[in-house]
Amino acid sequence: MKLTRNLLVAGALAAAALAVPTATQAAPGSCAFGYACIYWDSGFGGLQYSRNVSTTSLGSMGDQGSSLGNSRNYLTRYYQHASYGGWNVCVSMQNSSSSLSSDRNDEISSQYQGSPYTAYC
Ligand SMILES: [Ca+2]
Repeated sequence: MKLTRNLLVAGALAAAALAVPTATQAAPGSCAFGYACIYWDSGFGGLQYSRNVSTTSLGSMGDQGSSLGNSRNYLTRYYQHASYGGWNVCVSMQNSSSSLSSDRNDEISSQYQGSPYTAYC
């Protein structure tokens, strides 16, 4: 009987451990491995634009991005203007930004994906 109770407690503790978020914010699950993702809304919501190469223009997603995900194994820089102009927001490998600051919201227009040897911003 005691063994059964201990197993139940161990199971409950294991389930609780799974629910604890990790210290480093991983890229959101909807951003496929190997891709850099831009989301229309904050919190990784709305339309998603994902590419596995650098992009000089985001087309209809230009000036719309409100959150970012980077599921690549190296950093990605998201730029204010097309062709990597203006300021940039850098996101390290396997990381994300759930909401851009108000002065950078709905402004990103291109994204540059760093070399395989540059993983962190
Ligand atoms: Ca937006």
